[in-house]
Amino acid sequence: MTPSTFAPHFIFGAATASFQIEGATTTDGRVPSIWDTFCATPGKVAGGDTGEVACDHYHRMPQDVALMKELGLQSYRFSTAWPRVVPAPGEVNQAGLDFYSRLVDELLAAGITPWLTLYHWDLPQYEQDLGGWTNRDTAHRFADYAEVMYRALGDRVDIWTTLNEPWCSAFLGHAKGEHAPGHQDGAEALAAAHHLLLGHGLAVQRLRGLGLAHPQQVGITINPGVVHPADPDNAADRDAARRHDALRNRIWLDPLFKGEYPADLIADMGELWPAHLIWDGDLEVIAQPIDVLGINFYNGETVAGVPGAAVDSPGAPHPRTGDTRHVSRDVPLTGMGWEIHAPDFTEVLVRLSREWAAPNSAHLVVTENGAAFDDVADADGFVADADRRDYLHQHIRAVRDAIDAGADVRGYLAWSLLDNFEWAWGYEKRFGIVRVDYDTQRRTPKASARWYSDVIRSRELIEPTKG
Ligand code: GBH
Repeated sequence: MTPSTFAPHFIFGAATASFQIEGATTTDGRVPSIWDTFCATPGKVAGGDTGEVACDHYHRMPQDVALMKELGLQSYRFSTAWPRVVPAPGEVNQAGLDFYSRLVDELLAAGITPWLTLYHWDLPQYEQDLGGWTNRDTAHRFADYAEVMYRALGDRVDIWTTLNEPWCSAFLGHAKGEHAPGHQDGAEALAAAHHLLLGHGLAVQRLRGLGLAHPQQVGITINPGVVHPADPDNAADRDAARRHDALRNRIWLDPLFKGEYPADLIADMGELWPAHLIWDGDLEVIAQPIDVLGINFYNGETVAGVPGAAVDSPGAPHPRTGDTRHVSRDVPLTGMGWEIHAPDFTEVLVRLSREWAAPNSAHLVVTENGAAFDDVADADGFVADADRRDYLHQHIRAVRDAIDAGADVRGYLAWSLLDNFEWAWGYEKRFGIVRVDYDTQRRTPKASARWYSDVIRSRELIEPTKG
């Protein structure tokens, strides 16, 4: 058990997202997002929970930054809310911008590197009313919004991420319907995927045009998976794994780094493939160089073929995979029911670094990793979350293993700093390393936060003491 150490330039931090923590959804000129609408639609979010208050971070930001400083975070990844900043196409809401400007100043004063994500799913409802990500214009207006943010914060923010997990926006939002806008249409999901990528490319172009250059960095965050065939000797299982890998991973990685969509994916999608929406020149826009590929990792998956079953898959995230099924492995699960198997994480980091990022001079940073568990707080609000601490320990070790195997990974950001609004699960699921009491808004670092804080300070992967 040799202690693993991390180089001085490796960044440890934590992440959140605007809609999940801010609250204040009608304050200072913010307009509704698709998630406000989704929350107000009966049956979409557990317990009828909304983002109206969330962690009240909008009003508690200075204290939250003080807490980050106490924990020793080197970087804080947050997202800005498009509907707070651009209340209508072409307009700018200064009060909304001011909030993020204060946040950035507060972080810099605390010695914490701000990491800004432009889009973590809170699309303005007015954009959805015009078709949202199924409308090509949304990609152009996303670049306009990126410009507004860069003009306001480009002098102080060095790391810019365009999109968080476009897979979720496209496939959970438009095919499974579990996320806003809650549609179930495979063709729509594929159209959204292309326009999200186009929006990313247009935003990168815009930011570069405004002066974003080294030492500043720009990139995108995806949520790749490892897709294992249930039986590697079975051809139908291997084919199922190939198809899910195309939809989960390669649909983003190939256009971003190779300037093309995977030929097997296009063939698999048949008439659903949005060929007419992919204009000449789009792939060059999408494929322009980025500095950092953000990786959000939660779990791997295993699939099997179901020969003879219908290929249509209404209500599934992945179109045309009706003749495949997910298989559970005999591994522990998180409070979300997601499999815990850290070697998958090493595998995904090594593969993405080798095949896509490194050949294009991009490095990887883990922009999210963490787990929900059924936390029990004591009378002081303290949670002795040995399960979450062990999860973080195993997964940071998996990052160390990936680096040892040659992956260029330069940072790790835990998801999440705070318990927060867990999308369709509302406040029922807790991912924070810091407990939030939603009655009092009191924040209490959990055992996992204390352990993580020691890791950051020592730069060494401390073996958790059992219990
Ligand atoms: C991230 O997405 C988000 O960026 C963040 O906002 C969110 O709070 C956090 O994760 C926690 O959910 O049922 O085994 O097939 C996570 C995306 C997509 C990860 C669906 C798990 C299903 C696993 N998730 N995926 S499984």
